[in-house]
Amino acid sequence: MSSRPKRLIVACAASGALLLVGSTAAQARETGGANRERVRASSYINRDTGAATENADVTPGSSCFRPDRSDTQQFSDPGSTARNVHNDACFLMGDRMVDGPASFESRGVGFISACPDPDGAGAGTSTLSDKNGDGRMDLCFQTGFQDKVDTAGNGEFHTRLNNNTGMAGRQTVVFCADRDQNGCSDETVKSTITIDWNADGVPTPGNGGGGNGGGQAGLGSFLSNLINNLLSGLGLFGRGNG
Ligand SMILES: [Ca+2]
Ligand SMILES: [Ca+2]
Ligand SMILES: [Ca+2]
Ligand SMILES: [Ca+2]
Repeated sequence: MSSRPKRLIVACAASGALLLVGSTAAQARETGGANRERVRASSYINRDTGAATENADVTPGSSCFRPDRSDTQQFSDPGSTARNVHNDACFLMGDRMVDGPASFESRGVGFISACPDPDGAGAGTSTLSDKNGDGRMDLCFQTGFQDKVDTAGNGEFHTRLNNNTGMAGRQTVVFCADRDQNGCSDETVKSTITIDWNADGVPTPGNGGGGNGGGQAGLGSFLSNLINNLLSGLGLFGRGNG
């Protein structure tokens, strides 16, 4: 291991209290031994309940522990982020949230519209970039999870995804432990969400996107999410559960 000082703080998921644990996701992955299988990534779509961006067809209560990982979403208007999708994620060791560094990497249609600094004026940083040079931001690197006093969402990594170009299709976003800051294709601790963007926000039958209520696509998505949530709850999803 590196001789550099290790980040020591992880958040306790249940209470929000801070514990001292000498571990990060990348470290735990690379240490091997007893810790090797313990850290998993869990990415989910945040319903944004009560916000202007509330996403009504995302399962209520979607979280790192009960993730809804598929959505159907209507395009934002040209130049607008009004219908952006809020994607959050965690590294979990048991029921504890473990620190990063981490990246969200987007491919397909759409782009990453927000990649917030995890601790405001503190030492943590975020970097949003266009890795493949096509003019759409696709890589959000964050040195750590959100760490802001008395702020909701601490212990999680946050990003927002948007599509205001009218390009229909699927956006796939991988969240991963990313110590080398170059994206997720070379990583094993990762988790994936998908968004199907279209003009009306209604799922296309059979595409498996997030249900908007009614119809077989909606029922299929509901059952898929239910099964995923049950498996996640039982801890049967290990690393790379995307
Ligand atoms: Ca939606
Ligand atoms: Ca900062
Ligand atoms: Ca790009
Ligand atoms: Ca990497």
